[in-house]
Amino acid sequence: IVKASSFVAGTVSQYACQRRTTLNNYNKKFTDAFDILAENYEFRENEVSSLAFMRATSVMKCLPFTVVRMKDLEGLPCMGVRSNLLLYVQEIIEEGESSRVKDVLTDERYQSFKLFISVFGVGLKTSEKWYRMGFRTLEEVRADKTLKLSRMQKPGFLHYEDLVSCVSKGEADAVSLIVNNTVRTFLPDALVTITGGFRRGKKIGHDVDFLITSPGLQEEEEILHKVIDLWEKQGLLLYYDLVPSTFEQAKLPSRKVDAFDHFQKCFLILKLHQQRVDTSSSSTLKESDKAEVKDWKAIRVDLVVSPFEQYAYALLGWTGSRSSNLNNMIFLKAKSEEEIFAHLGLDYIDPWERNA
Ligand code: TTP
Ligand code: MN
Ligand code: MN
Ligand code: MN
Repeated sequence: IVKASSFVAGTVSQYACQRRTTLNNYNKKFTDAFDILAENYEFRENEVSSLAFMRATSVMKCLPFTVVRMKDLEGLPCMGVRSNLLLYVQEIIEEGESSRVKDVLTDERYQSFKLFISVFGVGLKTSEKWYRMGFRTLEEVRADKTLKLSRMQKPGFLHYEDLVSCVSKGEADAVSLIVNNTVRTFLPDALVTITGGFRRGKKIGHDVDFLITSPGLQEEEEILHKVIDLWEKQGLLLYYDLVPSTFEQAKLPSRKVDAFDHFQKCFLILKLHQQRVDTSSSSTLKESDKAEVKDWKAIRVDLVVSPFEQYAYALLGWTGSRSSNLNNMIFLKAKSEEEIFAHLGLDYIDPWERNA
């Protein structure tokens, strides 16, 4: 741990993609508070304030020491001299917590929105609608049989408990095995890489993200269709949404694009069968009881397919974090993530340092 006094605030980049941010957060007390405030502003459609607090969180996460006095923040980017942000920091330094943040946590609108968006397929728009309709709990929403749930929200409610419980590294590895085996059935030389939070070193996630490519991959290749068809036949598919590639438009020479988000992809919910660790107890069950035991868990999985030449861009984009991501990139030939950073004249940042 670095001492605050020997740390040069001026060396902290104003760009999240250039700040080495590991999962070792010395300022969780502050960043947890900022996250809550940012979210509350988002629920109240105050995007400017929400973004200000998200940026402050991102900056504080990269500090190699715990902030203990206001002076520690001097010279740091995004610490919002104009906003009320510093008042929160002061309150947390002095009191150990913020009363205003505690107020937010007990706020009816905040609590309801938090619950509603925890359902797969529910965003701000639906939350707003349900809140206006007078709903405050998921039980109330479930009980209203006149409500029309979307194609996403139905499995969202059906598998709610599984989906809100985080995905462990072990579960991610088990899913990884299934994805690898299935993809290789159709594309023997496929490269299947785990991306997202797990590639950045996280031990838990809300889903498991994969990037698929292959040297001979044709753009019209039906790999995702084939994978989905097989899983459907095997009874492993609880939900899927196949999004076609918008790659052709993005490929136009030197056009600025969101380089990350135009690949063919599939958002899905997979039925992960869990090995029963304790075989002795299950064998003592009566046959009729055995059927009652749920031996699987619904897991959110994202599959992305990129052409081989765009693999490095897809890998960088789908590794995240969202805050660490570079935007407005121009497509240049790049074989690796290192080359992309070099093209942009930036220092290379390793995946586990991209947790901004
Ligand atoms: P997520 O899976 O949403 O986030 P995460 O893996 O960082 O964290 P979590 O543990 O909550 O799952 O997205 C993974 C990365 O993919 C994200 O950092 C940015 C990128 N991404 C896109 O580019 N476009 C998209 O539509 C989505 C959903 C993600
Ligand atoms: Mn993820
Ligand atoms: Mn996420
Ligand atoms: Mn994801």
